Amino acid sequence: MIRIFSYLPNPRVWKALIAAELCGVDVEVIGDKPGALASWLWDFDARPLEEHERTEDSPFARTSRRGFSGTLYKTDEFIKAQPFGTVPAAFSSDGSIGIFESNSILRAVVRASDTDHGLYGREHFVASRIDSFLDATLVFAREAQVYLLAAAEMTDETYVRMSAAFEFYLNGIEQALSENSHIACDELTIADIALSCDVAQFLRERLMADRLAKNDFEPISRNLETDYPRVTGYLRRLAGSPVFKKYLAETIAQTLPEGP
Ligand SMILES: N[C@@H](CCC(=O)N[C@@H](CS)C(=O)NCC(=O)O)C(=O)O
Repeated sequence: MIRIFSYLPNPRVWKALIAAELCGVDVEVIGDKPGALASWLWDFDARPLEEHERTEDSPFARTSRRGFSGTLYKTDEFIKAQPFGTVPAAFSSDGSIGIFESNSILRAVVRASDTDHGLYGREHFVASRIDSFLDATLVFAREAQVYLLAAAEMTDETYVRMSAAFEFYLNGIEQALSENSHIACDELTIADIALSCDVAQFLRERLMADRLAKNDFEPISRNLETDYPRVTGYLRRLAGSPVFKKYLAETIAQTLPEGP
């Protein structure tokens, strides 16, 4: 069993949940809405704090760093297991080992399975190729995180960085899809799972068009369908497939609707 603590829903957690369903691993998710997580004690045994426990002089009080503002409450044990203090935060079943970074949590899930799923490739070179895509996806997702959090206060610098990251990553993915039915090979792997969740999250910029327009910016992905037709078809296909559907169908229907 793997336990994950996070705000919910969170596309970074969907990665682990999709994999868990595909390869039969038990994943327990604990958490709350993004706004509510600041009133939780971040720990292996995470729990909502009572109001009187949420004080600036609490031994658990720490300044948030990314995606949150103000104070968060994290135990020393949490920081020992999760040195960057981020969510999603995963733990081995007894809580003794912390796993962070959603792509690594995804890897942990498939490694815990003893079924013949092929999700991490069927030989070590393919597994390493899958890692290559996971790394490239994280670089893209990190840029996307900064960009999406900036939305209404977008700067030229953030916009230009995101545009370059988008073009670099999408070109590579479009190219890979000209060779194989899936990203890393001709079989579904965790590279497809990570990519679809992170790109679906990025495409939410299309729903923020009004906020971007306030500073005269347009969604970076506005020409995705024409510039990256293979990626477009692949995302729609994945979002309609069993298991993925449950998590991705709504976001992809909103952001990548089929034409008339
Ligand atoms: N690349 C990481 C991103 C994790 C991350 O940055 N989480 C932020 C929330 S979006 C966080 O936990 N921040 C905690 C803090 O501000 O202290 C992943 O994929 O897991």
